[in-house]
Amino acid sequence: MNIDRRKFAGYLGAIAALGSFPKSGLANVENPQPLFVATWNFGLPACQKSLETLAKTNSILDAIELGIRVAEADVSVDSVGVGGAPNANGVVQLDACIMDGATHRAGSVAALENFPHPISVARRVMEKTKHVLLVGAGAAAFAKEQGFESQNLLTEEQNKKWNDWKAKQAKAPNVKGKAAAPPNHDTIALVGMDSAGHIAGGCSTSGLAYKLPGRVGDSPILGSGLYVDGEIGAAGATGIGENVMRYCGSFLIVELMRSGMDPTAACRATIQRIAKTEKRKPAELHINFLAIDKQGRWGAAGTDAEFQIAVVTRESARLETPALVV
Ligand code: SD4
Repeated sequence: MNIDRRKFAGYLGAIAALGSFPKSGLANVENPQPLFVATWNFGLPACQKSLETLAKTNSILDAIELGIRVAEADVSVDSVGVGGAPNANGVVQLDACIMDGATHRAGSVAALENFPHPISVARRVMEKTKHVLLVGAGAAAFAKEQGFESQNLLTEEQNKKWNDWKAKQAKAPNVKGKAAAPPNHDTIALVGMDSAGHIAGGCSTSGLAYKLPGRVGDSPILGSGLYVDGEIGAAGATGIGENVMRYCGSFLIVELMRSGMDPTAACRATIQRIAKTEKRKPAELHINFLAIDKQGRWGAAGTDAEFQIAVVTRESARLETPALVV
């Protein structure tokens, strides 16, 4: 019986390595290995950094933080950190959170200006304060006091795009600031587990391009853009935050896994539940989720065909196309 199960796991691994097992995956149930899963293709170098960091420091929180910093530092990722899209006033406001499954501790920052690594500031909120979430000027003052370096986050390219957007807005003002399909679709949610089964996760974004100043999306809100439960697993989100945060999307995924669903089924069921209540087709929602569970399984589902996730273990580092729910 044991041998059969092991053979089956090996078989799944072989298919996954061929890239033909896109819907969900089994890292290694009987002998958990470090596993990192992140949103989008730039999640790949981020997860690789996480794996490398875990090998060096043996800290799952270091692994999550340093992995996410890779995306935050990459100016070509136009919805995270430096090079992120600005708000309607042309100001880059960043959101991030980090959560530790073993202790259920967490830290978040929202609408943080001029600090390129909100994930690190969020970790400092978790570790150095009695609080969970700091926003705006208070978050920036805290980052400064903690010795983080500030810099201008708006690149020339983003400034030009914002000017073009503004010129169009003058003709057809978007007074309600209502979110359409994001032109940039790049939030990083990164979740991981070490070989002792310790789970953690983080999420970082500049939010929806040209959002109303002060708007905060799902990404720094625990249970929405990210949720981690050390007993069950972790989930993270990307897409239109307004369609995630009204349903506590990541929390719901973790709770569905608690009730027995595998990660992909839980992500899919969450999208279907949201679409049903909204009375809209899933494809109109632009929401995408990933999850891992305590057994070392990973999975994902999304409403956007271009959604990809990075899956990194000691054996392989690859991109997968998650289950599409339309
Ligand atoms: C937000 N969820 O602020 C983020 C944006 C995003 O891909 O994920 N874009 O709503």
